[in-house]
Amino acid sequence: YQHPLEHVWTLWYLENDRTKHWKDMLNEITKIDSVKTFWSLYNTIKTPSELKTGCDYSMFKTGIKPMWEDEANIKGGRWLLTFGKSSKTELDRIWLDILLMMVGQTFDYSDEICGAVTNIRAKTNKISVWTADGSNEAAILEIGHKLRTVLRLKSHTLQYQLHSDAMIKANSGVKSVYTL
Ligand code: M7G
Repeated sequence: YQHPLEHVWTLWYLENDRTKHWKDMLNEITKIDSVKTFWSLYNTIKTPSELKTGCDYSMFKTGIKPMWEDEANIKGGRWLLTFGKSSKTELDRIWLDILLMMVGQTFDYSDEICGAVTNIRAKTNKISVWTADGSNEAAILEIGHKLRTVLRLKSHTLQYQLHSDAMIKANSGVKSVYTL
């Protein structure tokens, strides 16, 4: 239970505030270095579906900021899942499962994992898993297939997008490099 994790992780929280720049809305909450600290944190905070519209949670390996510009992310991309506003329990379940997959080093290409983000938005909520290298096809596909099978995703489409595309385009205009 006190067992240390392979990596230390940091939880971040973003609360929308139109008077602030995006980077200034990001807040580092705490570090997670054991199964015990993971669960005591998880049991204390709201689940994603309980957050207000405009909020995000991010959990990244400590040292990597949950932003495209971080050197660990800049060449990478994300596997994106979208959720209708009616799938609240599913959103919460998949978010928890993804956190457990990350801290448990479930992926063959665990080194490629940077972190995960959930965005609570007016129309569709999102969960994404950020990977380090958008040209590492083998790693991207292994991570995508594992997400699909372990999370038992049935109707969901998984789309992989490069951060370099997200930086220059509005969300709807970002093309998918892979779709599963
Ligand atoms: P979002 O919160 O990822 O998704 O991006 P949303 O469109 O569903 O709300 C919203 C906006 O936040 C972007 O258009 C950027 O202006 C800003 N933003 C988001 N991210 C992840 C970043 C980032 O990594 N770096 C910077 N500089 N801005 C970001």
